[in-house]
Amino acid sequence: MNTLAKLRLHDLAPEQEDFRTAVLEGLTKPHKSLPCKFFYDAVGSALFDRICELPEYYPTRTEIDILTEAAPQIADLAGRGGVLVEYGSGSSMKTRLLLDALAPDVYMPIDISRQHMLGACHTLAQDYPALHLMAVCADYTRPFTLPRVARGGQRRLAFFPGSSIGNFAPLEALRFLKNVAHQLTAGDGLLIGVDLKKDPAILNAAYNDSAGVTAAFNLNLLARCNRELGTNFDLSAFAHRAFYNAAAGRIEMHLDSLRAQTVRLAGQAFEFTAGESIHTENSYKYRPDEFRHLATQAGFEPRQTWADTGELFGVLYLRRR
Ligand code: AVI
Repeated sequence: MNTLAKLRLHDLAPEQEDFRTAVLEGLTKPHKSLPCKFFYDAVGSALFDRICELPEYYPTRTEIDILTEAAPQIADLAGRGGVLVEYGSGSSMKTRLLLDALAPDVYMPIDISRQHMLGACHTLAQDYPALHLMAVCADYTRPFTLPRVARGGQRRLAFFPGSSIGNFAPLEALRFLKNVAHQLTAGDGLLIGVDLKKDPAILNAAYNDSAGVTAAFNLNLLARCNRELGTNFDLSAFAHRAFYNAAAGRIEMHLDSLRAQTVRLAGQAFEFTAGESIHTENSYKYRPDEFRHLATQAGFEPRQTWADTGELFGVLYLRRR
């Protein structure tokens, strides 16, 4: 059978934020910063896959365990068949758990990276020959309209795993959840993975792994600047630093300059003092009740929260009001 016959691409031709412009802006700020979305070039994506396998990085395996156990209940809540919509689809390991439990008529992955998404769709098309795939190339952090689907009824389950919601600041997270609510209709569901507040020692270990993979992931941002923008970052003169900021409820990742140095980009010189940092990522953690409150503000009714016995990670089923 031609598996591609069931694959459609709905291309919203998202504008990619220009890397050079973002780096120039970030290095010009009084507190230097770079947006974490630029971690994910080919090297960074491969390093992130390795992070997900690290003994210290509990979120991935914990979420998979929760989803595996809760899958029949999720199917009861969301209903079988229908449309499964995934924001930021990636390698689809977690998606497969839902495809198996819900047997949706249509799978609609949404990703800004067209080729990566289509590659994953080709594999899924082979493994799930009855499934209709409607790939949507879009920047899911901005409002857009989901394409209408001819089959599978109107019932939708949106899926946003991995605690990617944590990489938004709380107000951005609220805006994102409101966008999702706007794309769904009353009675539809959102299944979302959220990393929970916990003993800071566990959090600090997860972002300071002993094999140094998270450090390499963080430093790759500077390597990417050198590769793509011709900057002269000396990778040996910057150090990875990650810590839990309890007041803000987030892990912060930084790259600290180990000495006074000058970095050049587009004819401009950026001075670093010894110890000055570039803030590269925030990863917000929530208490279940805090996240349920945020979801309620966005137009959802929290229906079910699952967590592992250690209460490291939560998966919530939210119903669009
Ligand atoms: C993708 N995101 C949810 C990860 C996180 O935990 O915030 C990215 C990450 N950064 C360092 N390790 C993993």
